[in-house]
Formats: sequence, structure tokens, C-alpha cells
Amino acid sequence: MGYYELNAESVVSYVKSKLDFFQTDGPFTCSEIGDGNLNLVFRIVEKSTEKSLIVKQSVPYVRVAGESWPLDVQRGIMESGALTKEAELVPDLVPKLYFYDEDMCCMVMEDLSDYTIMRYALMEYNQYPHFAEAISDFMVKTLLLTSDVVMEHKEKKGLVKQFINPELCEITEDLVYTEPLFEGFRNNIEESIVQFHKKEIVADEALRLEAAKLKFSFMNNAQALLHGDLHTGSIFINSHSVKVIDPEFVFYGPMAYDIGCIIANLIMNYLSTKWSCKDVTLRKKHMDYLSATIEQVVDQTKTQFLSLWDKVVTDPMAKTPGFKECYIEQVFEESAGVVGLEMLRRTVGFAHVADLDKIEDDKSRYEAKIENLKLAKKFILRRSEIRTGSDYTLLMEKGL
Ligand code: SR1
Ligand code: MG
Repeated sequence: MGYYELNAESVVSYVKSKLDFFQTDGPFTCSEIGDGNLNLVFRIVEKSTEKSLIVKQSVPYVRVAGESWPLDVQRGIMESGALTKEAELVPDLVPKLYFYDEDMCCMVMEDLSDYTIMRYALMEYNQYPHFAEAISDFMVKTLLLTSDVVMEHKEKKGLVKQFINPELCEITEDLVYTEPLFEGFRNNIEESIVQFHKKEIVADEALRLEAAKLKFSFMNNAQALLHGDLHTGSIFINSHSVKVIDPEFVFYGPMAYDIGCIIANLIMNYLSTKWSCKDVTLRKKHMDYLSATIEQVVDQTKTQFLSLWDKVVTDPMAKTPGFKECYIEQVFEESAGVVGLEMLRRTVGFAHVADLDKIEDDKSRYEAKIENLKLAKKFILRRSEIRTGSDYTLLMEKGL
């Protein structure tokens, strides 16, 4: 049988026919729990044993947009390939993949029900002191160890080829690197900020020039194997562990794209907290936590990158004294630019973030989004000055 779209009834018998995982013939509970923009996600629980798993199936369109926006169902191959590669590099930081079915374009994988999606946890002001170290470890290992600095160059080119992901890359090229700089397209802009967007973003040619430079780096710099969508909605977290999920946007691109994406999403939670948390003590505590986390993510990623470099570098030219510092500085300059673009697109582009959109009070939401746009511009235009964790927090806290 070829591809058919699963539902909460058919997925149970589908899994039982494919995998010797459950111990009984039921009963089971099953629900569709997909929270992302693209796919169906089912959670199946065997009631008597409480054993559970996740089934993630690609549908032949963008789920949030419907059939008017077609998308190749074979994209699941990219995600399962990425999870397999990441399991070699950072086994404790990704969910276990049980199998991938090429006909049904679906993955069956570990259920992370004792974890929560980081975006929503942060919106409830939860704090995770272990996050910075875990995400730095994830980025340093997945990025540096898949680069030409370390890998045999023909083998690396084999991975570049395996992870050519044109449709998903096009989504990012359009939604992150193009449409937010213009009026129209698929942009989704609150009425109250339409004029600000027009005057401060669309009319700013210097800003568009910098965004254009960043776009063509994203498209042309096959530097490392990226997650490709490393925001707080792609992270499952609990009090002691982190799992990075959803690498369907995987491809060989600039390291800065992953680094910038996660920092931007922490900053957007910071702004959300600043403008919407009514409890003064809690607000300060959570903003302080986010500032410290952002500093740690930037500084630990850089430090760990430089120290791992010495242990794993193989390319003789990459061993040239001074080169690793030049390399990492370029990565971090571009990361600041990506921070700005991600913040911009999550305010005016097609796909927003709940941190900002769910601020109930109109005035507070307006202030948060305007500050987000002002900061986004600074990150893009002044990216060459933004090198360290405290460069980020000074800009966020004082606009400096
Ligand atoms: C049409 S997909 C919109 C966004 O959702 C994904 O999570 C990516 O961030 C993409 O840009
Ligand atoms: Mg996703």
C-alpha cells in the first residue's frame, strides 16, 4: 500500500503492523498533538503498560496553510537522516528514532512526554539553568564536527549532497530572508504596526542591503550541517535534560543560522516578559535569567568551539595560528545578523511566535513588537560590533 494520510484511528493499527513495540492488543489512547506548522504528530499510549511513542507524518502541503501551499511529502527523509546523524554526534540531545517509513513518509520515535516545549515553559516563567550548556554542546558538536575543518572533504561533500533540501530552504529564503523586508507577500502584520514596518523596515534601503548579504550567505555557504529551525519550539526540556527535535529544515548552510535562531527566540521571550509580566519580582527574575542564559549561550558556544577545534581539526590550513579566531568571529558576526532577521520575521512575517502574539493587552503587545523591531534592526545593521554575550545583553537592556 502506498501513502495515505494517517488519523488518530488508523495510526494505531499502522504502528502495530510495522513495529513490535506494544505488548498487548490494546486498549490504546491516541491523539494528534502536532504543534508545528508542517506535519501531523500523533501520540499513542498503551493503557495497561503506559508504553508510548510518537508518529510524525509529512502531509503533501504546509499544514497551517492547507492544500493551497503544496510541499513534497518526501521531506521526512531529510528529518530522519538528520536525526540519525545527530544521534551519532550528540546522542543524549535528540529523541530516538525507531524507524522511518519511506512509503508513508513518517517517522516513529521516542515519546518525550516527561518533557515540555521550551517556548511554552518560558512563557510560564520556568527557568532551566542547564539549558545554556546543553544547547552550546549541541551546536558546537553538530556544527564543527560536520564542517570542512574536521571532516574529510569528499565525505563532507557527500553529506552536502545527501542533505540538499531545496523546498524547505526556499521557505526560509522567502519567509526569513526576503518577505519581511517588503510589504505584501505572505506577511502577517498587526494593523497597529503596519506604518512602523513600512517606514522603519521597508523604506530602509541600508537594512535591505545588509539582509541581502545575509541571504546569499545562507544560500551559498555550505559550512556545516544545520538543524535549520533551532527555535525554542524545537526544544523539549525538563529539569535535567534537553532534547532538540524537528530538524526537517536540515541542510548544509552557515553555522550562524542555528546560533542566531536560538538567541533570537530567547530575546523574544525576554521582550515578552518585559512587556507582559505583571508581577514585578517575577518579571525581574525571569528577565535576569534570560539575560544570563543569552550571555552563557553566546560565550560558552564560542569557548567550547575554540577548545574542541584544537582537538578535532584535521585540515592543515585550518591549523594556521589565528585562523580559528577569524573563523569564529565571522560566524558570530553573521549570527547577530540572523538574530535580527529572525526577530523581524517573527513580528511581521508569515510565521509568528506565541511569546509576542499571545500578549493579551493590546498596548503591551504593541510595545513589545515595536521594541522587537527596533532591536532587530540594530542586530542586523550593527552585527560587526556584537561579539560577546554582554554585547547582546547591553543592546537588549540599554539599547547600546
Ligand atoms: C511554512 S513553515 C513556517 C515556519 O515554520 C517552521 O517552524 C519554520 O520556522 C518556518 O519558517
Ligand atoms: Mg518545526
